[in-house]
Amino acid sequence: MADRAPFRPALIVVDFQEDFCPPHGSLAVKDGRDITETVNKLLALPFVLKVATKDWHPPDHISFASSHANKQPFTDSVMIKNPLNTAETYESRLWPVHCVQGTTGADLVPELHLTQIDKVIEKGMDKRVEMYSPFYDPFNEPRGSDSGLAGILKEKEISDVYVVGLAADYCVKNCAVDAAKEGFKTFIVEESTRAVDPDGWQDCKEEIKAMGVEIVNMKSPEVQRLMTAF
Ligand code: VGL
Ligand code: ZN
Repeated sequence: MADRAPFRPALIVVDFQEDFCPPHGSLAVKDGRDITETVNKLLALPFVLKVATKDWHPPDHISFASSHANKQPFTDSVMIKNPLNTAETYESRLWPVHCVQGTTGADLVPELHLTQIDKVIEKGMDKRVEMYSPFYDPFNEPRGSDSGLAGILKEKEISDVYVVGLAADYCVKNCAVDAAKEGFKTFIVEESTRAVDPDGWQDCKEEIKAMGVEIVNMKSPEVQRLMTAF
């Protein structure tokens, strides 16, 4: 029988930042701060690599409703063009101003056990593009910015990627889907994420699963195996 690749898991904590959390976040996700306990439990486990990502926008980022005339956050959208090919476009939802570089809203929450994190990746710095995924922007013809995250995971010979953080239906989803596309066995740990639109989360989960990501919980064998030697 062929040798199985060794189990070399990585944890990615997505955008666990003040602006995505109650009580003061400008784009607070309902119960967002409640993921703290399980995120920190996961951070105590022997992952080969633990990464935190930060949404890290300039003040005039394209995803802010305030960057456009007569647009409202949450309800309105805007057409975003690939800066390298203006024929490649899509409609993207607009948000309140959030995670502006250097502001307290962009801080990782102080409850997060930051000393356990090996690497912090910032994303969304190009004001012309939205970047939910910490791997790269959503364009394909040609691909624009690449954070180098896939290369880092490959260099460490990571086999499995566990994704947690905020928000489940945006950055966590896009991070996990890109990890799966990059060939990693990919899991979202459900207790450690919350959605911008909780009512849509069941449908969103089905969409995520259809793209090759497994949704697991803390009691699942996929998480329990991290607690024993490997
Ligand atoms: C996110 C909306 C806008 C996220 C980031 O981290 O899920 N959502 N920017
Ligand atoms: Zn953002």
